[in-house]
Order: sequence, then structure tokens, then C-alpha cells
Amino acid sequence: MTELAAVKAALKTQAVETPSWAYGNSGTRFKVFAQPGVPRNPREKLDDAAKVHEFTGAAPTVALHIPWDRTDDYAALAKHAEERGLRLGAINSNTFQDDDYRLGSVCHPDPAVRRKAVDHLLECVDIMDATGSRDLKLWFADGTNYPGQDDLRERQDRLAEALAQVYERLGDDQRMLLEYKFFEPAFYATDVPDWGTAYAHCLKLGPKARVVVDTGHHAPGTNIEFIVATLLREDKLGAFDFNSRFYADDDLMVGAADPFQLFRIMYEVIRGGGFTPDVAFMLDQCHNIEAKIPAIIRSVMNVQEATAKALLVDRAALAEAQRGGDVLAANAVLMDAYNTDVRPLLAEVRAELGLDPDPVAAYRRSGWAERIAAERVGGTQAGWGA
Ligand code: LRH
Ligand code: MN
Ligand code: MN
Repeated sequence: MTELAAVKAALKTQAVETPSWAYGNSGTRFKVFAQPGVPRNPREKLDDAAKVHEFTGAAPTVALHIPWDRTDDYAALAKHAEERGLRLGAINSNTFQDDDYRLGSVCHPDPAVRRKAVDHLLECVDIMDATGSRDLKLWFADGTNYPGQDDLRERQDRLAEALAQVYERLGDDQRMLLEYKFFEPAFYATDVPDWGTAYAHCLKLGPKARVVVDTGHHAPGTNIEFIVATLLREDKLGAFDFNSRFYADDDLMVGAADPFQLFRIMYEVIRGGGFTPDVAFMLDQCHNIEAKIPAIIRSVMNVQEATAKALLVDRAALAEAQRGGDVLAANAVLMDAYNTDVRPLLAEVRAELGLDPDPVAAYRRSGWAERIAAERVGGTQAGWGA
């Protein structure tokens, strides 16, 4: 196989999981701008996700968030997905939207609240059994606002105890993905603030526990690709939550704020042997003002573009320049790949797969946006404040 053929073959295998919550209305703390035609229930979210997959050929799974996607029959929801050529992906837990969680969930000082939180996580594993999902994605809003508010060490003990109970419940083919975030909603101390804390817990739990890197969850200037390289070396990278940020956890379209960073991340994924189903590429975005479905299509394409550039890095030339200590040549090899316009290559890949080379244009022509705007009245808010 020529090198270009190998790059194309790799691109054809890439799958990007889309989040159910990105299809519904969402907003900032100040305002939710309702859009015409947004889904009114989880089934309609899947109908929209099917359009993203139809036009990109690269978004076969959809992540659910419980309770935002609560239904009384998860097997039926999985069937609804299957009938549209989709599968249900990661089950995201939610222990942050209940009055009981004011002082935390699994780290709460009161054992009764911790029990309630763990029960929710166990319920999420039951849902995984019904949907056939492999991954349980855990993000905890737990933390404290003031020094002295609670015992930092004890909170880690409580967290470890809760995670161990959930880990025990996992089936042989199921995984637990632990997500970290350095701030928000707690402002003094967050209980899982960084990859090191997440890694330490996952290491203790065992091989079914892995770390999630949400690209919006770091302090400005953090070298995320270094974290990716490190987690891959330790075989502890489970997934990405892709989005982009200018200031905080902005949840904008991936690749919009810093496409160069996304390229550097994808290069480390490929370099570190992470371009396999063991590392899930998920989107975690909350679109505020732009139309949902084309924004998600755009995001999938942005991931594909960063991946294509990363696959094009001449690794032999790079290694030679690095070994020779040739700083400029090494940097030039990387930049050559980054500066390549890969859009024609991806258009070719799509044509070879029988897809329209321009997924956004094809979606616009399809009439789906007009159809859902006419048919769906009273779409729900998804995501924050749901
Ligand atoms: C937290 C987070 C986490 C949640 C999602 C809605 O900021 O990234 O992944 O589940 O947002
Ligand atoms: Mn996330
Ligand atoms: Mn987030």
C-alpha cells in the first residue's frame, strides 16, 4: 500500500461519537436561545444524530446523559438507534443537578447522599447492560468553595470507595472512564481536578478504569498533548471529550479555537498507538447560537482534518531530525504536515465511501432542517439547566 493509501484507509476507520445533549437547546448562564426543530425526546436526538452519520459516514455512535435521556425502555431506544444505523455509546452519569448534591455527591460528608450518588452510578451500569454500551463516563462536580470547608484527604477516600463499588459492578467488556476538570462548579478545590488524580484512582481500580481527556478542562497554556502521550504510555487513556475553549469550559465546536492544538493531540494519539477503538473520540459540545446538526457535522470534519494532518507527518524524517538534534528541521516536518490542505484528500475519501464530498452542503440540501422545524414543536432544552 502506498503511504497515501494507508492514510486514506486509516481515515476510513475513524469514528467520532456525538453527544445527545448537543442536539437540544442549550445556552449560557444568561440565556438559552431556542432553535426551531430541536428534538423533544431522546428518540428525536437519535434521528438527528443519524443525519450526522448519514452525511459524514463517521459518527456511528451517540453518547447518552442520564437523566437528560431518561426513558422507561433503554433496549427500545437502542433498537431505535440500530434501525437508523447507529449504536448507543457512552453512558454519562449526572450527579450534579440535585439539591442533595450541594456539598458534593460521591465525596459528600453524609453517607446517605454518597449512597444516593453511587446508586445512580450503578443504575447507569444497568442502563449500559440494556443498551449494550461499553463505557460509563463519570464526571463529578464535587469540590469545595472555601479552605477548611471539608477535609480534602477524606473526600479522596470517599471518592475511592464509591468508585470501587461501581468498578465491581462492571461487566467483563465494560469500562469506567473518569473525567477530570480543574474548576467549576467548585472554586477552591475540585475532587478530580487533573489527570494525575484521575490516573491515580484508575490505576488503583484496575484495567477497566481509564482516564478521559476533555480538551476544555485545563488551565490556559496546559500542554494537553503531553498528557495524552503520558496516559498512552501508561495504557490509561480511555477517551476524549472534544470541544474547544477560548476562556473556560466554553464547549465550542472542536477545532474552532485552536486547530493546531487538535493536530498536536492527534499526532500524539497516532504516535502513541492510540488510534484504536480503545481510545474513544467523543464530542462534548454545547452549541449556543449556531444550528445544531451542521455544527456537529462541522465538528466531526474538524476532527477528521486534524487526524489527516497528523497521519501525514513524515515520521521517519521527523525521527531523523530529532536524533540529529536538528531543531528547525524537526519543527518543519511537523509544520509541513499541519500546513497541508487535507480537504481534497478527505473529499476523495468520502467519495470513495459513496458519500457527498461536502457533508455540510449535502445536509443543507437534504431538507431535514426544514422538515424538523415544521414537525417538531416545543423542543426541549438539553444540557445545563435541563
Ligand atoms: C463537565 C462535562 C462532563 C459532563 C458534560 C455535560 O463540564 O464536560 O463531561 O458530563 O460536561
Ligand atoms: Mn466533558
Ligand atoms: Mn465540560
